[in-house]
Amino acid sequence: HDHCHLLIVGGGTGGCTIAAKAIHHFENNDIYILEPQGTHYYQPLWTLVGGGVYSLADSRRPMSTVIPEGVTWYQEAAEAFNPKENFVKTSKGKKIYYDYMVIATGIETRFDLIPGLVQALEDPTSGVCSNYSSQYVTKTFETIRKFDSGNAVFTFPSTPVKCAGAPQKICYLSESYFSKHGKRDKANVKYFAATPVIFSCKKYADELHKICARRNIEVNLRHNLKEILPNSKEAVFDVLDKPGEVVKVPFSMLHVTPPMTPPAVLKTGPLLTDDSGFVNVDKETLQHKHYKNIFALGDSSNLPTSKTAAAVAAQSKILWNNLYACLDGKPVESSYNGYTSCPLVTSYDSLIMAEFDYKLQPMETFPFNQAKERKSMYLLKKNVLPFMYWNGMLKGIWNGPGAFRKLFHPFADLMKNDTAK
Ligand code: FAD
Ligand code: UQ1
Repeated sequence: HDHCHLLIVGGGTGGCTIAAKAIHHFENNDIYILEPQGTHYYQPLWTLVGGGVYSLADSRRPMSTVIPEGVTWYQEAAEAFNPKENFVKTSKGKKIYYDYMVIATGIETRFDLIPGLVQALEDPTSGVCSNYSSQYVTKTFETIRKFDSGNAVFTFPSTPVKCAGAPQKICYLSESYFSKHGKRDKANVKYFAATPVIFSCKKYADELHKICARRNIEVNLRHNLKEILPNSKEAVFDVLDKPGEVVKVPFSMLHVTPPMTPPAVLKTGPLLTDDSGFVNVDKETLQHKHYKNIFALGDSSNLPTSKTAAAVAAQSKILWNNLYACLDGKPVESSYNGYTSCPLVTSYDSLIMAEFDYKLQPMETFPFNQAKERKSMYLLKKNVLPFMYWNGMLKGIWNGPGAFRKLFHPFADLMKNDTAK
């Protein structure tokens, strides 16, 4: 049998980041990574690809260049987990045994769950697009450019999603583009979300509502896209607060955020997931609830925070500290506070930098109010974060901006003790 000390399942953001941290502490070829795709994408760039700021090629690198040297890459998928006997069966029928395993298989986009959607996405004249796939993201900007009048509709599904801000970022970019190119008065911009709120952290939600009001973007909450009628160019929504009721919305442009589900393969391991289907880990230590030699991070974990690469950066440090403690026979003591961040692009030169924790309390890095739209934060997203991702995070040395937060708030810790006796 094939055996390794550490098996990493998934070579996306979480898997590559953990590999980069772990490589210095293992012998050559003691770490295996299972990843079927030959290309690694920096998905956070797709908002700006859809908006026409970057090309798709800017968001990708060959997988072989992001998996650290010394790590053994099997270009195969995990097909079945056997956590009781410490092995994984691969798509090519191999059995790989491990001492420790990190699961980072991400969340699956399910365009197939909306009748009419795949057909519409494949049809170049349909006006239907989505930033949520390398296959369709370039169609978004084509659709924005071709738009001349009518309804521009943007959706958010009823399932968990990655980057819960992205469905509205592209709405703001489109509205901005229409304004700049003299088509705004012929456009009705409409946002439809299945959720009861526009954004989970209230501080930012309040500002987003103001932006929508100011820019005449119609916000419809508790509306879930159910079907697309490609011939009549209509989107059909379930009105969630009135069971059985639907509304049909005609569109010239429709940007869809598809439903997403945890990878089905996680279900093959007994007790591997909780009822939601995501890997069942302790929300503070990231160690599996039943199997102490398994850890998980990122979109395929059941960590109850918003699924982002920024969250993975913070999680990667906690996971690695705790995995390292395990290897050393020590107790797991690092604790994750749910830190996540969502760079809410609101136009081609402004952005609200949301940062918050498990309690949905803002946890801002910079010494100014990040709920305000700022050009500096847009430039950070456009020019700095991609560099930090490829050269910091994927090299194992970017743990999110926690260190900067401390630097910018030198008195924060002192103030905590500033209470009267
Ligand atoms: P992924 O990076 O998706 O990686 C999962 C990997 O697992 C994939 O490579 C996949 O091929 C592999 N895999 C799947 N199944 C198997 C299997 N059975 N066996 C082996 N391997 C498998 N985050 C931000 O922080 N800021 C942003 O601005 C932002 N914007 C976004 C905009 C869009 C349009 C999208 C789509 C995402 C955005 N994100 C953003 C979210 C961010 O990309 C994800 O949260 C992050 O990539 C999660 O990392 P992960 O490792 O959990 O999953
Ligand atoms: C972040 O750390 C990160 O990882 C590289 C991202 O990934 C794309 C992000 O989008 C964001 C917003 C952060 C958080 C960083 C700062 C400076 C707030």
